[in-house]
Amino acid sequence: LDKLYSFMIRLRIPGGVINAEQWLATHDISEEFGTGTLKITTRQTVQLHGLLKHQLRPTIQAFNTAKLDSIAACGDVNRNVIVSSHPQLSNLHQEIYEYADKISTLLLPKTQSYYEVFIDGEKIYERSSEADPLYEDRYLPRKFKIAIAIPPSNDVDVFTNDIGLIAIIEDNKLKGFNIAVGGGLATTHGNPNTYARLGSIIGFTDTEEKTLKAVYEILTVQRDFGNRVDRKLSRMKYTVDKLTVEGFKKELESRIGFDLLPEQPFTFTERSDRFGWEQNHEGKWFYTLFVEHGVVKPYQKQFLYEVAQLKISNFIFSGNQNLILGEIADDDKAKIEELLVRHEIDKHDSALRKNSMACVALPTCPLALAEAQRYLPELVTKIEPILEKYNLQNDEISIRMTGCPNGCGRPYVAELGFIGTGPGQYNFMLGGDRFGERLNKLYKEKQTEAEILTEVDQLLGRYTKEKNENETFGDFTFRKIISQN
Ligand code: SRM
Ligand code: SF4
Repeated sequence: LDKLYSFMIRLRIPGGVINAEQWLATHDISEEFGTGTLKITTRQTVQLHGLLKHQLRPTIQAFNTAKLDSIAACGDVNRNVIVSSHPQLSNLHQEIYEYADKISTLLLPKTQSYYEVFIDGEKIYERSSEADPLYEDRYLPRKFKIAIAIPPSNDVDVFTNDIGLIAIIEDNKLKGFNIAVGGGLATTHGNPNTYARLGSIIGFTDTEEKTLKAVYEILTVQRDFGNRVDRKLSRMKYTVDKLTVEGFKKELESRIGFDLLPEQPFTFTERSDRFGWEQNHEGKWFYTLFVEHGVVKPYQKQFLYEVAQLKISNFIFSGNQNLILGEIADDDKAKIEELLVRHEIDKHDSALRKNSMACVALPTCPLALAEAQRYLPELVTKIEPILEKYNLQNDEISIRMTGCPNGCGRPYVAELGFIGTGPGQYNFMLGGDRFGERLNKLYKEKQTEAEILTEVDQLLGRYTKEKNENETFGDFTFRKIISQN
């Protein structure tokens, strides 16, 4: 008798957009083959847990029928390419979003094994099975991540990616992209050679051809110069520091055959999702649903199923683990409003809760040292009265928690960051800014819940009394505490 192995599947959804039929298929697959859980990830896609080994092929085949796949959602390859997720914020969103798909396709491994193993060789995309000039016979030294931000929103945490593209828009036209390299978050407890790093901007590209060429060749630099001896030091952030930012840029320019243009100015003024209803320039409606830590609750799942059955919206995953119902015609809005009321969806949550993120951690993540998505809701409930005491319940302070230092919930760029060190204990990180442009730093080690609550009470109390006008909590703690140490 074989063991009852079970798996997690993560879909590849560049830019995080699927249609109603694909949502219905994902829902049905989670019920038929999984545990019923749907988890929206920090990289704009969904994971299904508890898929049994003997049902893997029918599961992947069912996704394939819905034109969904999980190729390169894991492994030492380019991962799901993410893009700022609120189409209503920019009428250039569609144009920029299409880059995610183009980049994802450009960087897909050429191997056909996925189809051969799971789909009986059936091909739904026109793909060549010839040698792979990008990954060659060795793939990359480590996973690789790309994000595209559309200012003023940095909802993708663009600087935490190996490559960050920042769309530069002028006079309502896409001028090109600033390119940042060498972002990455994971550290290893007790290994001082590991560190979180934000990407460094190395220049600007002004055509699609040049942007794609630069992106592609950045991967070849990492392929050829990345550390293949120590996996803890093999992400591209270490390659960038080994070569130096200038050295990395020179190597890249020699491969692309042109010089990058100087960085263009941009400003980020938000990172949160825009909850509730918003309308775009064409009059289409978008409804952003808060999904705490991406764990779709049963009543939300039922609501979303009924929305999908109407086939009047698409489904957009945000990098903040939430879900946007998009492209809804004016005439159809009332149908969704009726479902929102019937399923009691639109309930009030505090600003802190809506700006919280947590990774999966226990019980499914084998690397977890502490709880995250199962515990952060409880911790937030205990912090909420403290916020009310200081009249800060509408302050959009970001709070993020992970069960280990790998940083899957991006706690290193939160205003309040908690990184699991052991059962019930977290490193308390402070001083990150609100928009993901400054890393936080270790404030207190191995804190228990009681210690965290005492600290948070003191910090919020000081913030209320001592902050400058319009100063965010992260900037305050950086100015008063972190930069003083
Ligand atoms: Fe992650 C490994 C979950 C985003 C850094 N991550 C894992 C694994 C697969 C554990 C494992 O290797 O066995 C986790 C699966 C848990 C489970 O039970 O489902 C896992 N990571 C997640 C997700 C689902 C967290 C979430 O709750 O949303 C995110 C899935 C993203 C996706 O759809 O592709 C997720 N992981 C991230 C991010 C954030 C991001 O990419 O924006 C990071 C930090 C950014 C970065 O990469 O620097 C991240 N995950 C890691 C690492 C550390 C990588 C490194 O540089 O050392 C690992 C461990 C590893 O690769 O060895 C890891
Ligand atoms: Fe698992 Fe650690 Fe990632 Fe959380 S941060 S999902 S505990 S690997």
